[in-house]
Amino acid sequence: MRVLKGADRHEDCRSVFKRTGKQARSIRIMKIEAITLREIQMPLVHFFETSFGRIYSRRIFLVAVDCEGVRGWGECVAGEDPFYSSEWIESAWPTMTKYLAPALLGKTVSQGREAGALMARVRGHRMAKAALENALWHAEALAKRQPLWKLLGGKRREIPCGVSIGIQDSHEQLLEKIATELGAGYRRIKLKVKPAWDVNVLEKVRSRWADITLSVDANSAYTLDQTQHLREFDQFNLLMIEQPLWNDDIYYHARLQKELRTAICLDESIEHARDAAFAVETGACRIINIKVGRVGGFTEAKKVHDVCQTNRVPVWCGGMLESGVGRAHNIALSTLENFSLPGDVSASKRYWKEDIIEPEVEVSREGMIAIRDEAGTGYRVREDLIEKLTVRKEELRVG
Ligand code: OSB
Ligand code: MG
Repeated sequence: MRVLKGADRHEDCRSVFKRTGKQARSIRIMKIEAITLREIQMPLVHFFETSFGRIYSRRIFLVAVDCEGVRGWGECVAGEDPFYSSEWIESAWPTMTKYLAPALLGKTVSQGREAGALMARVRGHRMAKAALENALWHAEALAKRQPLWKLLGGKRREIPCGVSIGIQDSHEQLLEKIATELGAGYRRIKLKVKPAWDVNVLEKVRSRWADITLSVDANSAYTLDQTQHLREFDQFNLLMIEQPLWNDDIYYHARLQKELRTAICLDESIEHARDAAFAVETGACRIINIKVGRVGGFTEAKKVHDVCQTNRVPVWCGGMLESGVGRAHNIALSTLENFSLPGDVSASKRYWKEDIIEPEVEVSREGMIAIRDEAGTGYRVREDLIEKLTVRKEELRVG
């Protein structure tokens, strides 16, 4: 890594100098020398079921980006199947090897935020792009010996946590799970719902816990014809109903929001900051869930955050059953000011017998994650364990 000062600064750094206005401040230039893709297999402690299906194990897609002695890590949150979104692990992998990694390899950058422009020729594939961009942000933080959360512009020193509880085999099993998570201190319970696992379930939950902060997530399980049915949700005093209608829709959510007292939160529909602006302007939601993979990386996630903040729409950080690598990135993002609602960012042990970071993510009895001050994410990536869990690996280098 070269450290450049004043006059001999590199072309790529002009923007940095313009922004800081400090000519003398040294900045670090990173040449992207190698990108390694890995798939690791990680069984879930408990199966996870949404309106689109149940999974027992995750195929975790990790990327490591090597830049002159610094290695940044990223996680591609694309699923095992193209059910949550059209992207899935088998579309993300070749898109990365054939297009995205070659667009970055050999390039010189000083900031993670420069990655977007280099990959802009490829349309969509946001989760694949996010993995690479976020790895570069991580590398930048390490190179600058700064915590990633500070680099992102975060302010919070601890973040409030909620849990997302999947559809279970029985109502009893669900009630037991909720009791466990409340006992652990989580500040918001989110239940996955679908037709026939919704009002009946909410009646039981509310009769046992009248006052807990409760939300539901439908993952697009309903249509506008079911508005009368969705209005029944209003009686349960929910914090929000997440993504009730089509994954790619904003307009009809605006129609539905007019019919409901419960706040709609959009997840799948928000792919970039313009979507967020459109949703807010049309009244399609009162809350937005930000997933850094869904919007294509930290740079766009910050833009979505800012659009919402300007319009006084609170946001929270969504989860995609990440390993520690993606989880650590979610934690850093959640330190931004407008992440005022508890996120789906919970402890490693809810998902994994053993996580691939050290220390694992822990949540206090008060349902908070304390923000770490070390350079980078504050969580060390356990490369030895990752090597053991690797089932597929592809290394791409310059030249
Ligand atoms: O809609 O938020 C969602 C997991 C996979 C795909 C979509 C979603 C989820 C979750 C899990 O709700 C949140 C978590 O990581 O705990
Ligand atoms: Mg969701």
